[in-house]
Amino acid sequence: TAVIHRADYRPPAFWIDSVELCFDLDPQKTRVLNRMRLRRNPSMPAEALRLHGEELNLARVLVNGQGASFKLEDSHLVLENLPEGHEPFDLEVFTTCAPAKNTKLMGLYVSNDSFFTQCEAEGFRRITYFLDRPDVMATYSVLIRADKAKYPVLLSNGNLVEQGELDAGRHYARWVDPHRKPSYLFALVAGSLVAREQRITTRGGKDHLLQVYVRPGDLDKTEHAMNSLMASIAWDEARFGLPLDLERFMIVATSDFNMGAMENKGLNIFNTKYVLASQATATDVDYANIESVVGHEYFHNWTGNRVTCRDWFQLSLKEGLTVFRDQEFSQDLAGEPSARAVRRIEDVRVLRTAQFPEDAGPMAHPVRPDQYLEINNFYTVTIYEKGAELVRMMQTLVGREGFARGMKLYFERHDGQAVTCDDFAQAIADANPDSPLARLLPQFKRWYSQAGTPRLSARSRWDAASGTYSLTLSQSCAPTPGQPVKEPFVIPVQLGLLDASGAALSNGLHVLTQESETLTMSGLSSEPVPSILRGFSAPVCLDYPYTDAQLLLLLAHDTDPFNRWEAAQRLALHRALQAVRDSGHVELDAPFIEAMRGVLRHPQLDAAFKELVLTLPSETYIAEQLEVVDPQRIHAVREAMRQQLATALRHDWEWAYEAHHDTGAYRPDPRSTGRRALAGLALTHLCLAARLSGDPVWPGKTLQRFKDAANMTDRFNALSALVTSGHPLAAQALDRFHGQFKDDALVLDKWFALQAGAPDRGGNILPLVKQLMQHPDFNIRNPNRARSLVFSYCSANPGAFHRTDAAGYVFWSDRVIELDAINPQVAARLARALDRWRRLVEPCRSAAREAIARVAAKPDLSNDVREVVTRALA
Ligand code: B3K
Ligand code: ZN
Repeated sequence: TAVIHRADYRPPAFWIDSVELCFDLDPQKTRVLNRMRLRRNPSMPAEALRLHGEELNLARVLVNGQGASFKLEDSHLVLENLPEGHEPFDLEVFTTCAPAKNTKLMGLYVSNDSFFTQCEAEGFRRITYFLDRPDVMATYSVLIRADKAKYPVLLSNGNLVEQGELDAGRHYARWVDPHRKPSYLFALVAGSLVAREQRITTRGGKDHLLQVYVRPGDLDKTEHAMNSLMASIAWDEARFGLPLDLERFMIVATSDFNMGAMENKGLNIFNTKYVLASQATATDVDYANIESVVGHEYFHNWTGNRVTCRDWFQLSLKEGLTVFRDQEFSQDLAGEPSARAVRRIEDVRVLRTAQFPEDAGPMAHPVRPDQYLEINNFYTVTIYEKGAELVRMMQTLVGREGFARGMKLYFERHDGQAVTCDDFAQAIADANPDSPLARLLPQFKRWYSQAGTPRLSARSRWDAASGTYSLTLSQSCAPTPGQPVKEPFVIPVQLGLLDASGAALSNGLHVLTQESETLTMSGLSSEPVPSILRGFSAPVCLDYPYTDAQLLLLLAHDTDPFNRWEAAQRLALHRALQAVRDSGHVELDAPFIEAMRGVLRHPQLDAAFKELVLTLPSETYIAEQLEVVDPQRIHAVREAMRQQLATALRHDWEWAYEAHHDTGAYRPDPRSTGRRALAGLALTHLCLAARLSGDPVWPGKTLQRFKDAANMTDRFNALSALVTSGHPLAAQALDRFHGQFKDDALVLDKWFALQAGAPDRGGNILPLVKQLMQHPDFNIRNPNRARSLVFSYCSANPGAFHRTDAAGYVFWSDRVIELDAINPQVAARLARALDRWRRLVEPCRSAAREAIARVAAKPDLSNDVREVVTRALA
């Protein structure tokens, strides 16, 4: 298979207008009869029809009811002698497939004795021969036949139009989807499932049925998902005027799923992780994730389904936009400005710890890529999270109302079409002809075509004599694979100035378009302190030589909560980097500790915000600032800083715990979530402090808290405090936790993840991970379980993974190879754990390269893994 290029896009030679599918479900051998109505695309020259197909057994091909000649050529069914002219014709293809053997979880597969499908991006071709590309949109009618006792529930997209009994204990259901859709939005589910149901009437007076399907026994964990769905429907109508266009909207949960969830038209299929929640089994973070993923998939109904992508290079058209929409949804639900800011900070943290490294590594790609070998490798934080930042910048440049106008025009122009990122940007700009976006559109679109995180440098000059302050903003962007030189970006810089007492002097948006620009302000009585990039107004890396005094002033007084948090992060980051350079020695200074104490004890700040400020920058983020990365040293430095904060603020942590740990009856709202988060952080620090002092009181209290907790958030935070501090009581707590939750897969995932992600003490984590791989509850075939153990170690525990004896890398290469034979998508994700190997300090660097080369040397790798390791070594 060869690399696919965006520039090679050609419209299809045929259109498929309608599809009638008939499934006879059987785990070993499912029969699929596919009757399509096709016609030649009049705007393309006549050529053969080449249908995609993978791992299918072909039994019959009929054209207009007659046997037809065909060829099978590398995953294609080729028909050369089709009727000429532009009249529609019928094509019938009969195939079989083996869902029970489908470990890739793409196409039709079996999970817990039920059938599920996953078609995006190219899974439909594993169900039947088809033009499996998003610009071919058809109407679907689906007949499902299956054993009634084993598969009482039969679902597909659209409306149920008919159902009934068949011979031999079988039954059938026919579903018709009134909306045209690309094949990647097709879905089918069959199994023994139960549903929570809700009838709603939307603003236009239409009635709808909402259903959340789960395994019997899980119904009591579906309330939050249903509430989130109802909130999503109301939000999209209120904020963007986008109504639910379906009589029936279904969500189905499965525990075997490659990603988070899938937006199939009217029949969303979800990873159980993003559906099931009860206060006893799910944490506040789980609740928030469910809200955002349910929102995300629902919002796709317009941004993705009604208007879809012309080709997969345009993936961010739907993903970046839909992430932006789900972020806005979560912010709007959070309500108050301070709670919104907490959400924004969390989103930026993801961007910086996951997307910035991607953009600086071998897999760096533009938000609209130019080429790929395997599209599944491009469901990335760049396409999703950076893509969302691009949409956010557009909103900043046209204003919130202007953006809503732009969305309206986008749907007026493109409803029912498969379009490009250019079409979207054009609609937003055209609806706002007087905006900077309209004026700068071609330059703005460099954000879509140029990879890499721009560096925004700011340098100030103060002329006391004239009271003039000038700020020079310059931009640059390092080369990325295939893009040695970058042109300047359009960078919206939200900029504030504070006076020496912390009072606000000014706030405004400056749109940087040149390589360098200088802003001047005069009539000032003292040198101001700049608050640059408020709200993180652009996805750039800001470099300004802030002094500690300036950062402390911003931390105390900035009216922008994001930059207030950012000031504290910078204070911590400066100290961490200094210590890493200073051979790992840290001694936190009094001003820093006092500032942290001030935040912790602050009478007005929210608990959630305090928790974010008191959490040190991640090891990954610290590593990103360095040319040569020694993960163990970074880990040691961050741990030492945490230990010192624990000890120096011991009484403050005690106060924080006592003042916040009681949150009353469980509710996952922003206020009580923030209180629980801060109480949890306090417990971790109290256990850390006790570790040094030998004091048994707090570990004992923590164990008691763990046992008595009324919800999973408090229970897990207590467990995590014991594990993180390495206290001997952790072992008994872990055992008890396992015993208590051994029948709940999602909770067991937490149990594995906590242990694999724990701070390394003398190299103890890898042996533990290997031991846990032998645990009867471990199963590498289940993606959630593989992620909870193997990924938590390889991708989320740098201090433990990057061992000088290379054992972590050997383990990684073994798992990549093992997983590749089972599920290439999951394997390729794991393969990304060594993306940044080139910057590692020796001997890690050489050992990592050797491990990657070992994987690359395997002859029968999937495209997925091959693309990742080839790029890593290039
Ligand atoms: N669109 C799906 C992703 C499907 C991934 C296929 N490899 C989930 C989402 O972004 O909503
Ligand atoms: Zn999505």
